[in-house]
Amino acid sequence: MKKSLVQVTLAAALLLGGGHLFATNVDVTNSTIIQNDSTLESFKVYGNCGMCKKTIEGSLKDQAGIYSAIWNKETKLIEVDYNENDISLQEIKKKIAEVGYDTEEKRATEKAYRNLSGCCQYERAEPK
Ligand SMILES: [Cu+2]
Repeated sequence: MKKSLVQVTLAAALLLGGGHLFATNVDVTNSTIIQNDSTLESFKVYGNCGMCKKTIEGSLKDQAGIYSAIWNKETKLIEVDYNENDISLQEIKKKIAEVGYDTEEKRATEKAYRNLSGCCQYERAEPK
């Protein structure tokens, strides 16, 4: 008899606590930067306009390990959601450089840069 009372109390505590835990989990899912094999990185990519956005994001589209890539032309920041097992941050920056866009760590070749349309030829930082 005493044992079942303990069980009921435990069950009630679990229900109450469980509800709280669930609410906490939802919060974590919405704000965390790592979920399962997904890593979210944000870094600067030099560029100008909406066309740059298409090219920058397009360089990562359909790449293995890339879940999403969104570049903001106001902040010049790209947010890449990717799987580190399939692609590295270095490789991501290389892909972006290949289509003509500089990041702080990886500079596009002059040729790739000049291939951009005139409106997209952003002001480059001096080479290091
Ligand atoms: Cu552009």
